[in-house]
Amino acid sequence: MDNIIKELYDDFIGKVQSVTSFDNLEKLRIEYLGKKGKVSQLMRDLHKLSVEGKKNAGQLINKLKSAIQENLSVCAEHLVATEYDRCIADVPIYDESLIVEKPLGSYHPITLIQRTVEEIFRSMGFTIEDYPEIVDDFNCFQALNIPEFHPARDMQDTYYLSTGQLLKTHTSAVQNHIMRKYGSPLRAVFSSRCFRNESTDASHENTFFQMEGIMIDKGISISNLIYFMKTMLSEVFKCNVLVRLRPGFFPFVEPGFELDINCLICGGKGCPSCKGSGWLELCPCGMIHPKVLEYGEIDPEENSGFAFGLGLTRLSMMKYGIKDIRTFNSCDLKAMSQFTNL
Ligand code: FA5
Repeated sequence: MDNIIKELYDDFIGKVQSVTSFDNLEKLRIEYLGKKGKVSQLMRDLHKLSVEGKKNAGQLINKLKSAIQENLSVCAEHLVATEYDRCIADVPIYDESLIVEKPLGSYHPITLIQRTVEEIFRSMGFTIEDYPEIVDDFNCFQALNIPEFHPARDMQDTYYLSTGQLLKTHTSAVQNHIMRKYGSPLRAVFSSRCFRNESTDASHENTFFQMEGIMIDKGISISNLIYFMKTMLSEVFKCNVLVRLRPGFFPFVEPGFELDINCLICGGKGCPSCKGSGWLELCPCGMIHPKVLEYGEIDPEENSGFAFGLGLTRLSMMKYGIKDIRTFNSCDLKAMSQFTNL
């Protein structure tokens, strides 16, 4: 048995060293650690041994299992790192000193990213919605479980009109309209400019773009939310970017999350674009609060859903390697002409 175990381990090491994809890694895991895998077979063969032999071989098999698991984890980490290096290498860091001579105009980088993301969601059955930039207090706040004087309003000060209407602070302002328009089930995305009273810096503007996404049906769960977020990001970047999900509070979702992307400008080392943290807040999301469903005339007893608010301008920064968000609204033709080839 000792020799069989040793041979099996040597054989595994030879294979794991030549793994170049997550698919192959998973196949290898199943081949060795799956229910019908080689290690389980060894366990099944134990009954052929004496009591003492079983004890020794059992211990060796357990060690073998741990060693295989360890090697699989190391290999997975290596694949993630290689994939991430490729992501960073693919970001075409934008150089504003470069002058591109091109007589023709081109789409703005935010239009490009908006269309890319809309196309991804359209292919997954989402409708593309449109709505005015001027909204009322009910849609922007109250229908989102943010009553008058709620502290969550402090972070979203904006421009008010003499009519009492306001320039929308976030695309969530259209959730109620979409819910009433379709009822359940629904899948929709909606992009728009948003306006906030902000101190600007490399990642904050007073005027920026977001994309709202909502999906409501019977039995929608956080797994659905994570699936759609992962699919969207891997389709946009064509590689596995590093993201982290942490708890986040928004009165209109429960539970709520912050989804951050590892900064592709600096590779996570820390730079002005990510305020030195290596991470950029990109796409808060969560499960729609029952009260918000009620405001949208959808029965929360029967239905559930998720919503996300993707920072489209920041996504464009990460995709095209634009270090400073203020470039987008600079009206600098020299800067914008860099994107004519995208
Ligand atoms: C919101 O606006 C929520 N409506 C998002 C949401 C939707 C949560 C649905 C849950 C469910 P937040 O204020 O964090 O959340 O903004 C969302 C994203 O918009 C941020 O992660 C960021 O990518 C972008 N963003 C926010 N403020 C600015 C700004 N001043 N400049 C550029 N991008 C911004």
